[in-house]
Parts: sequence; C-alpha cells; structure tokens
Amino acid sequence: MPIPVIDFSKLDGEERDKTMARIANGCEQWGFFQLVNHGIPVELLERVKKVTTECYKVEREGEFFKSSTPVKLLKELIDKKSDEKLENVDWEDVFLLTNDNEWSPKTPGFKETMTEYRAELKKLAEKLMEVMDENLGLQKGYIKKMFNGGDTYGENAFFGTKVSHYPPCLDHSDKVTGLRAHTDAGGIILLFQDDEVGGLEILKDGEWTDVQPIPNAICINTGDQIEVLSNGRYKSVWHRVQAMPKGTRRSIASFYNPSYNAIIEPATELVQKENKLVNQFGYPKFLFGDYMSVYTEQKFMSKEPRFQAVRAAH
Ligand SMILES: O=C(O)CCC(=O)C(=O)O
Ligand SMILES: [Fe+2]
Repeated sequence: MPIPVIDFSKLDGEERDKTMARIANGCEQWGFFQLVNHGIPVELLERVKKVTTECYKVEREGEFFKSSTPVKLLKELIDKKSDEKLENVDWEDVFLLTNDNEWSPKTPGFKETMTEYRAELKKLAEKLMEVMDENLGLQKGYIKKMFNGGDTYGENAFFGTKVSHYPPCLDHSDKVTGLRAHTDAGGIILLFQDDEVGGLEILKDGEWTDVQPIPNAICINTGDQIEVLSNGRYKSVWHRVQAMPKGTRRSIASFYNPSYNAIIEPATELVQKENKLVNQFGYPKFLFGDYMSVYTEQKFMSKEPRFQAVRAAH
C-alpha cells in the first residue's frame, strides 16, 4: 500500500474535518505522508530543483565525490572481490543550510532561491504543528512553544535544510546504502524528493515500503521528539535510502527541531488523558541538546537506548 497522499488545500474548505482526520491517520498509522497542493508555489519548487542540481553538478559531483570515503571503500571491496556490503558509510553527498552558516555555493540564484524556499517551508512546518496540536487535543501553539524552550513567540527552534544527492552506484548498488536506516532525531521533517529517482523506504508493519516519488509533493515525517511530546501517539518511523544503479537522486530535507535548550517531555494532558505515568516505563524528560549528543553517536541504532541514556542524565 502506498503511503498516504493528502490534499493540504482542503484544510481550508468544506473538507477540513476529513483532511484533519487524514493527517491524524498519517501521523498515527504511518509516521510519513505526502502533501500535495501544499501552497508552495510550483515556480519556486522548479527554481529549487534547478539551483540545487546545478550546484551539485558544478561544485560537488566531480572530484569532491570521487575522492570521498564511500567511493574509496567500495573500490577496495570490489578490488578484493569481497561478498561483503559496506556497513558504516552512506552513498551520498550532503550540505547543510541554516540561517547562520556560510553558504559556499557560487551557483547564481542559489542563496536567494533557497532563502525563499526555507521561509516557505518553515511556515508550512508551523502550520502543520498547529494541525498536530489540534489533532492531539493540545492548545494551539503547544508544539512550537515547547520547541522554543517555552517561548510562545520564540524563534530559537532550529530550522535546517539538508541538500542531499545520491549518485548512481552502477553495478554495485547492492553493496552500499544511500542512507542507512534510522529514525529522525528532531521534530517535523519536510522532504522535497526527486521527481523520478526513488530509493526512500519506510519500515511499515515490518516491511520496507517505497515512498513513491510524486513531482512537487512535500513528504512529511515526524522525529523522536514528537514521539516523546505526543506520549507515543506519533511514533518516529525507521526509514532508509537505497543506492540506485541509475540516476542521481536529489532530496532536500528541512528539519523543524527544538532549540538545544528546550526541555522535552510528554505533554501533561496526554499523559493524564491516557492515564500513563511518566516513570521508568514511560517517555523521559530531558534537554534536547543532551539528546542530540547521544544521537550523534547512535543515529543508526534504535531510539530506546537513546531515551534511556537521556533519562539517566536528567
Ligand atoms: O534523502 C532522503 O530522502 C531522506 C533523508 C533523511 O532521511 C534524513 O536526512 O534524515
Ligand atoms: Fe531521516
């Protein structure tokens, strides 16, 4: 079964209730869903594709990727005629955009386009957080406030954009993973994936399921912090990217995460409502910065030991 595709424009019309319910279902049953008619202008999305592809081609694809660790390790494996798979690397090229870092790309229009895109995506993330507040029965603005360290109007939450390219791996795509399986650490992730080259899969009911590419859709998923805050209603879901034999896959993931100083814990209303105690068996309370220290070391492992580690630290 394909992951849910939701017409986000219906949220503002007669089908609001149905659309809210579809989003609730996407969050509860899937952890991943795709939005169409999300309000981001197609013209902007086309420019984003153009500048990121150009930037990758001109500034990254050549020597930069060819001399990278995964390429070297794969060559060694093939030279050895080994049957093994590469376990500890990802077949990808990544650069991160935030408001603070210096954007190295020299591609004309890159900075302007990506600034505009990030502003639009941040608004979409905030709208979605309000939908989740409502669906969870929380006060409007609850998630944003918690992610901003308790400040309703805060702008301390982290909003980052990761531009990834997964080059083709010709005859050896079975020997390496584009991006190893993981759940995301943070809050809400908005993914603009390639129009054609697939490879993203989620673990649904024990089976790896494709996230089918839909041109100009935005794929939404939730991270470990939303799982904690929602007291387990919205579970972060395992996903991975397969290396493909043909075609470079572009994906642009934007992350709305808590500030490092934000304290994360299950929303009191949900704990009471569902009559679960926040004790050693429930979700922990912790500083998001502490969680990230653990996550950096344990990204490709399951989340439970991460929850345990931050519980012990608090
Ligand atoms: O590239 C993708 O499609 C997924 C990226 C991803 O899962 C991540 O950056 O956490
Ligand atoms: Fe991810």
